[in-house]
Amino acid sequence: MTIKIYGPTTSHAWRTMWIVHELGIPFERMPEGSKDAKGADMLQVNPDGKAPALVDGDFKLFESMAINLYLAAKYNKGGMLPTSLQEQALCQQWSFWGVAALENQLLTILVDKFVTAPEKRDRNAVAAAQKSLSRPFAVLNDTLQARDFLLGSTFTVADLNLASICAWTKPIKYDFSLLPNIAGWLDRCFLRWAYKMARRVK
Ligand SMILES: N[C@@H](CCC(=O)N[C@@H](CS)C(=O)NCC(=O)O)C(=O)O
Repeated sequence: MTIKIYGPTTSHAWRTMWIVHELGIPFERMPEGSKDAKGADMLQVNPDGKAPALVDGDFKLFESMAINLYLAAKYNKGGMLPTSLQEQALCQQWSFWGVAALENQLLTILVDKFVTAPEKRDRNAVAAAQKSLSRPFAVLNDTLQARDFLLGSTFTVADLNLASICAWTKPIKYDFSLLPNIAGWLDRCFLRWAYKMARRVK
């Protein structure tokens, strides 16, 4: 049965679009053409009304990281989810860590720059977000020393999930000049065909 992905490409649903293109699995977009995350029967799938959400047969799932880990485990083309328990745990670690250590901080900077009216911008909040990113980004840069991807030489769902969070560093023009391993890793992730397919706004 074809999986259904709820949510517009402009939402976190693009993260799930990325993995379905990596996995090469058939899917349906729901609700087709809508930009409204709360529209149609979206609330039946995620009562919280947030995108993305997934329907796979009679199974429903929300949260982009969880959806991607599920799809990687189920279809696992090209080793998107490694076979060892420890490596699977590392995929979860980097996904949860990205949400916990990076996502809100990057979103704070992004919203302040592109959404908040100039007179309402909060320089202190942005400075605090910038400051709290420096340690996790140093950790990530060290992790990527002498390796192409988070777990080694192979692109996995850990890279996909974490890079999809780090994608916000592009519009805010985050300065990675002193963190070249992150810059190179993001380039490798964003050069992938499946990423480009997911980013085509429909
Ligand atoms: N942690 C959630 C975040 C989901 C989320 O906030 N989605 C936004 C779009 S990016 C949404 O649906 N917002 C609509 C709303 O809050 O009403 C995930 O990664 O799936």
